[in-house]
Amino acid sequence: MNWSSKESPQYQAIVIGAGVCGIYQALHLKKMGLPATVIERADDVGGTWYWNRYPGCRFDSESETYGYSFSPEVLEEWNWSERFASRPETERYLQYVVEKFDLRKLMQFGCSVTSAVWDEQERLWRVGLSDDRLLTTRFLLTAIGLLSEPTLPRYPGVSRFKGLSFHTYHAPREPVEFRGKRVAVIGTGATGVQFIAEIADKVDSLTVFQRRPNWCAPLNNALISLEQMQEIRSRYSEIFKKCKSTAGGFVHDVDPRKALDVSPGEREAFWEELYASPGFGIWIGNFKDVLTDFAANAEMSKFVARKIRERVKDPRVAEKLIPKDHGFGTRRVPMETKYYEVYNRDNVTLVDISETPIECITETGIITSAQEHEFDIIVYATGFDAITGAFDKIDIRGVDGQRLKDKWKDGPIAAYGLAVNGFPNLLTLAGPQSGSVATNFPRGIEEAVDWCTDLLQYAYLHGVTRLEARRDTEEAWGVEVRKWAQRILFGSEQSWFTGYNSNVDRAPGIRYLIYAGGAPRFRKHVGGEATQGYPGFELR
Ligand code: NA7
Repeated sequence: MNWSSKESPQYQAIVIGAGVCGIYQALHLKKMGLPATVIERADDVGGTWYWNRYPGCRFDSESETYGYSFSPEVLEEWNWSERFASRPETERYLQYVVEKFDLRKLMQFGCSVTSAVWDEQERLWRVGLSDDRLLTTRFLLTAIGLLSEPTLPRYPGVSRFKGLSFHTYHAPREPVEFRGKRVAVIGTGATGVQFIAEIADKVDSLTVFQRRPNWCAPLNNALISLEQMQEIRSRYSEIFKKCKSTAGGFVHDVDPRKALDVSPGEREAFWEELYASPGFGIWIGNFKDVLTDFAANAEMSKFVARKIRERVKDPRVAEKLIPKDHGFGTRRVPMETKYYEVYNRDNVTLVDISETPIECITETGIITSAQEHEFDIIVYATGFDAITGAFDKIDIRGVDGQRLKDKWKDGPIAAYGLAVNGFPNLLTLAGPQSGSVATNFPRGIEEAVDWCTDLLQYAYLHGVTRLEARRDTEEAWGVEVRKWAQRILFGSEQSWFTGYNSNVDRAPGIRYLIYAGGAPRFRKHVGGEATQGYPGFELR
């Protein structure tokens, strides 16, 4: 070991979080043979796939593109059963990977990191845990998730309700009995849409409280047979090569044509094909200008609005479900399975709370400006304090006691989204503005973790005990992040991509949380940094 100091830290690396990202980082640290540990607040691995136990939870990435790509053995052994795997299957997959590589022994469950204080003298982090222990580590790596701090609405009385109520992220472990129950759902983002479609035919009555409708598109899920899985397996290298070449790390790539350059007939046929195809193709595999040009976007929005009108029988309800304040794809597109048909059911009611706002939650239900509703169960699908929320939860203090929360008060800034000036030896693996937050997550984090691991190797080989992103590196990255955000239509739209959440006290204004320049461009930036010996970092 090249690293030495007056006080030897207990660990060379602490990873916070044992989800998709933390598991992969743990594997690397194990291979490096470093004294390392992973601190996880849940009582098992999985992160997102551990917590979100609401019915209908599944990913919108093609299953075969969501698994890790690094291990031929894993690719050989694991069979996905659906095009878009459900939460329990993904949780099982992550548990299988952890067992296979014997990673559990690196992990400590059931405790949260509450604080991390940089000790300049000793060049180490002092990490406080919820069980009052204090650990020390040379490097601190955050794998704390993008959407891991759920937010409840700030309506009066949320805690007064006497029936069962929960945020979807905290859905009970034991399956909830929805049969015969009067159920309310607040929120119609990607989560709400999955949940609503799954339970509508199982409940006595379902009342959906919608503030702003989203443009949803069919997921077109299907089972994968063993024969199909064999065929997928034979194409894995081709699949991952394709993912590497696209902006979002998916198999979907933008069509090189412009929407308005082709004839209306050709445009229509292409959109019909996308509407009937699996996954995000309709969002990120569309004509190249649909997400950048208002006129092209307006045509696409008209097409999807027509689909909604065709699928929802009551024209007044259909109009309420069609967004009027933003264009298709400028916010996250919820992927759905028979979502719109739910509103044709007699037991389902849509309450437009932009017209009749919720006034309060009572012991027995919800009061809007129009009426009182009684419920047995209230489900909050009200989203997250996205990306920075999980950082804000930990009292992270860098050089001279500066708090990360204060530094990021008006919006986060970080070199490549991976390191922060003033916070040495902290690597924010899927931090704000990193390449992984806008991509098919495992594809993005494999690259981020590989890059950070190379940086740790470099530090080890060169006896570096303190590494810090230079201020001008993070400022230049901020410019790059803003440049790409301004080129796309969703750069200014109120959504979790820009940190919009009415349930969090925060100064209004756009926060640049994602890097929209695409995965290949991100790879070029960080790859250049590594091959030149990290000129954007101060290494001591
Ligand atoms: P989202 O996409 O942030 O959606 C949250 C939803 O909750 C959205 O419809 C919000 O309406 C609604 N919301 C939030 N606060 C309130 C209050 N106070 N009253 C009524 N409605 C409210 O979170 P999701 O969990 O659906 O999806 C997050 C990601 O998880 C998703 O992108 C996937 O990657 C997986 P609004 O639109 O703000 O008016």
